[in-house]
Amino acid sequence: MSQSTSCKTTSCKKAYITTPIYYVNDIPHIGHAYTTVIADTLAIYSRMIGHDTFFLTGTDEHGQKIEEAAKARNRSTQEYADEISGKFRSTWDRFDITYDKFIRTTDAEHKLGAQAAFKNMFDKGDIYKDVYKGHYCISCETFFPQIQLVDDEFCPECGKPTSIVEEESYFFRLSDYQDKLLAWYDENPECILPKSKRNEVIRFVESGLEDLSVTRTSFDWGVRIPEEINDPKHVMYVWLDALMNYLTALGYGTDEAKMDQWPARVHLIGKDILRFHAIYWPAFLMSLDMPLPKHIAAHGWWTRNGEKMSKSKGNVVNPIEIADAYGLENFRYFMLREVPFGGDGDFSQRALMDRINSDLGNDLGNLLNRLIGMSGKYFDGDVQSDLVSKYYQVELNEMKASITKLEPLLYDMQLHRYLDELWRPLSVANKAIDTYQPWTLMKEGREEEAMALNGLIANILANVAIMLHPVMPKTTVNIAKSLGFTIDGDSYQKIIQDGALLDRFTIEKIPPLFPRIEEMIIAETPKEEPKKKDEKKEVKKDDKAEGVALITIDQFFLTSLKIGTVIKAEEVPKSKKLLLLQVDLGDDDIRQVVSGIKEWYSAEELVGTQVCLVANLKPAKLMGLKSEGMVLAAKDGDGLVLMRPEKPKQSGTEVS
Ligand code: ME8
Repeated sequence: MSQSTSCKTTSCKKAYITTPIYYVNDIPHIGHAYTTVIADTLAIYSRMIGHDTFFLTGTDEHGQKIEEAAKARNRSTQEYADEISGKFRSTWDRFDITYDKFIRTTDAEHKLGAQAAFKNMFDKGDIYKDVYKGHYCISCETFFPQIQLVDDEFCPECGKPTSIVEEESYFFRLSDYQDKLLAWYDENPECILPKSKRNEVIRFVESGLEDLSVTRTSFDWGVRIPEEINDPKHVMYVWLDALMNYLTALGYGTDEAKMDQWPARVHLIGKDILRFHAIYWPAFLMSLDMPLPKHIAAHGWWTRNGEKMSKSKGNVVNPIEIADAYGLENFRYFMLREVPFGGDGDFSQRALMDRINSDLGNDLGNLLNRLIGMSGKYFDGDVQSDLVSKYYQVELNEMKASITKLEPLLYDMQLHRYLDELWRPLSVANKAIDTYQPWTLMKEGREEEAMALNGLIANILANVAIMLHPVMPKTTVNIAKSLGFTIDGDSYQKIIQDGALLDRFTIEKIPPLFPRIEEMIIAETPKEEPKKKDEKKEVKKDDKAEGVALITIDQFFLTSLKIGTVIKAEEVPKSKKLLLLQVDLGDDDIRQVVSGIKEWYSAEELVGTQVCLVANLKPAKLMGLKSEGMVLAAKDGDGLVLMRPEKPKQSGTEVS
């Protein structure tokens, strides 16, 4: 999907823009789409203004959790990684993402480049061998100090159990870089955005850095350390391997043709991976004697009903479903406009509809419709700009004042403010129509002023279309077409930079760009709707019929029931009643469930069969074992039977 541009002059600016490379244990969701759309917006903008742009995205495919996810599905790890990586790529293609390269950490060039980097750091004396012992979370691929664990056992990031790992490891001398890192933060106030996040990082580094374990011997699915070191059981720590992608994508250690793109203009990331990017990554780069990135920009979380999205909570928003229902570019606009960069945002279809109907439909779409209507009715579609400054200089000045504020906001990642500021000229235009009333002007024979007013509206729309282009590429091309010009580097230079007005043109009628959306398009579980005041959670006494408590459909839908496949079952030692099951709910969501069914089912006969699972129960501990769900069963005098689907269904299918 690349629209790679190169600089026309040798002195022009470079813009190397990256997203995180996404783990292939998850299918793309709105959070991934958010990061990628921000990066895409910056890339389209940088190309438009003539910067030599290179936009990188891709997938992170190594590590124990990918190996285990593949194993649980009886797939080879490579085959499994290929499939999920393909899903990311096809999602970005559906999103018209203009990446120049899609890197995979399983690419041969990446592995060679990562090995070259490891060797350079080793030769420099920054990597040495020792023994590591600590609490390791496989899911987060991270060691945690005891003090950070929840209940002395569970990972503070994802809540899954950690295990004690003791292994021989190579270490990176991170502690040597503490002062150099602090100096970098100090001398580059914009190296971490938003600036509040920079302070957090500084505090963390000031509290002291320990050397970092950068190899593992406990699994195989990774990049081996270089042969020259002669220690073949070591593979690279997945974060070292992954971070190197930003260099290897440009050919570091292999074909270095693109290395002149370095350093990155911006690494876009979510706040969850700030530590890796703002501490480890610059330290690795310093060790490699490479220049440091200009910005590391960390955005916040998309949540659902205030909770972080995750597959295990079943609250993940599928970005393709939303784009198909509401329009891809409307969704892009919404994501960037709705949430201040760095803050968290709650996703709801209502908020999306409001943005489409109000900002896009009323403010932008209607303005173009009004112009098409007025110029058609009074001037046969003819639009001229010559007299705009004579009658509407104040409005033109107001527009310019907003337009000139935009670029710094973009590079400061203040995308919501960028869009907010971009909407001001639209309100200037809408207000001008209401104030000067072209129909009155025409009635009074002041045709020149009416034509100039149309010219003003057309020029405001042209400016807005160009500056909105990186967010809504196709929609703005349509607007420009209707206004008789093309959005490209030349029109950006002429209209935005030089402040030239549009040439005379005949307006082209186009269908309304943002048809009003009256109803939520995707059916939702009622729990997403705000609770009505009189709706009480408890079941009222009168709601009882024949001794059975009546619940509302809303209350029923609070329970998430899913079909799961038992992939492993074993007896719980010392328990007469309990079996320990691993239940696959699809999409890499495997639950450990402790179930009191041993009197009626043996562990062996359960493996490969399906069950119905309550998937949103709070995890509990039974006999010291974590249980993340409950299987449904019916019991009478004859004993207990499990509730199962009549025919096999895909793991994870909702029961309703
Ligand atoms: O961390 N809201 O990969 P990952 C907003 N492979 N953004 C979200 C989000 C949410 N709910 N969930 C995920 C990794 N993201 C590593 C990166 S880079 C060298 C290696 C976004 O698949 C956000 O950008 O877990 C986050 O940083 C990224 O997805 C993590 O993706």
